[in-house]
Parts: sequence; structure tokens; C-alpha cells
Amino acid sequence: MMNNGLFITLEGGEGAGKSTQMAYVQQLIEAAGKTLQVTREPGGTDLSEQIRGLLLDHRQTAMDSDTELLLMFAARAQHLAQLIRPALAKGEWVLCDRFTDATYAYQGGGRGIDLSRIAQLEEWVQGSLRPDMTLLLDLPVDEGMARAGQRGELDRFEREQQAFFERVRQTYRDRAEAEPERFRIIDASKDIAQVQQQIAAVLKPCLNGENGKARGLS
Ligand code: Z5A
Repeated sequence: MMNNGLFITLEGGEGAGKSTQMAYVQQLIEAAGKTLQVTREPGGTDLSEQIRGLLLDHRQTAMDSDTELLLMFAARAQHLAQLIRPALAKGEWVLCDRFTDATYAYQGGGRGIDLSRIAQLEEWVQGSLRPDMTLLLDLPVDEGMARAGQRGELDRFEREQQAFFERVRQTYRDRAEAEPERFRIIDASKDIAQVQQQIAAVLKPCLNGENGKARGLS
């Protein structure tokens, strides 16, 4: 029987620790003997990384919200076609730093675009493909901003105000509440080692093959 790889996404607000924890998640999955593709959004392919450059460029102050939304899905369409779907079709695992939940959180919650419009694009670009598991690194916005504040030049999203990030966080939490079978909420306010312990605990069943499922690669 074909061994199904899982599609796992990491989500969270500003400074939640995704970049810090990606390497740990990668290490856990690879140590369990799985073949893994590690990737990110927006980005993951040459073309999608070029679109990322446009999206994050702080000089693009005139970018319309609809343009931003469509660029996110344009980058995603290429990423799915070139990397994510081929990997899953081969039975490999895919670990992605952000995916469509970020679009609901940032373009929906943050920018105020109607969530039903995002759902239409999701259906068009992804068909039935959804992550098998989403780890949501959740922490209060001010704590995340304080952590992220150590950085140098801020990108177009990092220049947003606290109210924007509060809406982002609330949208993530609403989605996690609506889909408890897919989301695992991680308390990201704990120290790095404690966050890792929570991640290891929620991933263990999948790594032991107790949480596998057939995926419709439409
Ligand atoms: N975006 C969107 O709008 N719509 C979409 O559909 C998608 C994305 C897919 C790029 O994302 C932007 O794209 C993003 C949303 C938008 N913009 N924002 N904001 P990104 O994921 O590439 O960039 P990011 O969100 O800016 O990541 P980040 O702010 O770097 O956060 P992070 O990766 O979660 O944090 P980190 O770099 O791991 O940690 C931040 C600092 O905290 C660092 O100094 C760490 O050492 C420290 N840290 C980490 N964990 C801890 C703990 N547990 N305790 C104490 N300190 C910690």
C-alpha cells in the first residue's frame, strides 16, 4: 500500500517563533525516517519567491488588498503545482511555514477582505487539498511584537499596527476553534524548550503512523 506523507503547516502571528521551531519540527520528522520537503509561503519555488519579494517590499505602499490577496494565491498556485503536490504524490511529507490559514488571518482578518472570497480562491487553487495538521503558535500580540522588534528593517507586513495583528490572532484562533481536528494550538509564550515539548507531544501520534489518512490530491 502507498505510504501517505502528511502535509503539515506552521502558523502564528508576528514573532511567534515559527522560524525558530521549523528546524525542530524538521528534525523530529526526519528522525522518524520520513522523506520531507521543507518549504514556506509566500515562496517555495523560484517564481513564488519572486512574488514574495513584491509582497514583502515595504516600498510597495500602494498595493491594493485585492492585489495582495491574488498575489498570495498566484504564489500558492505555483508552489502547489511545482513542489507540494508532486511531493505528496510521491508519498513524501511536506512541512510548510505558513499556508492558506495565513491568508484568512492576514488578508481576511487583518485587511478585512470577506472570508467567502478567500474561500472561493482556496477552492479554485487547491481543490480539496488542505493541510493534514496545522500547528498554531499562539501568543499575545504585544509579546510577539516585542520579540520581533529586535529585527532590522521591517517588511510591508511588519509595519502594521497592533490592532492589525490582534485581528490576525483572533482569526487564527477562530479557525482553530472551527477545525479542532486539524489544528493543534501551541502556547508559544513558553520558553523555547517548553514550546518544543508541546510540539513533540502533538506530532508523536502522526510520526507513529496513528494519525495517517488518505488524501484527495485533486
Ligand atoms: N502572509 C500573508 O499575509 N498571507 C499569506 O497567505 C501568507 C503570508 C502565506 C511573511 O511571513 C509575511 O507574509 C507574514 C505574513 C504574510 N508577515 N508578517 N508579519 P514570514 O512567516 O516569512 O515572516 P514572519 O511572520 O514575519 O515571521 P517572524 O515574524 O519572523 O516570526 P516567527 O518566525 O514566528 O519568529 P522567529 O523569527 O522564530 O522568532 C522571533 C524572535 O523571538 C527571535 O529573536 C527568536 O529568537 C525569539 N523567540 C522565538 N521563540 C521564542 C520563545 N519561545 N521565547 C522567547 N523568544 C523566542
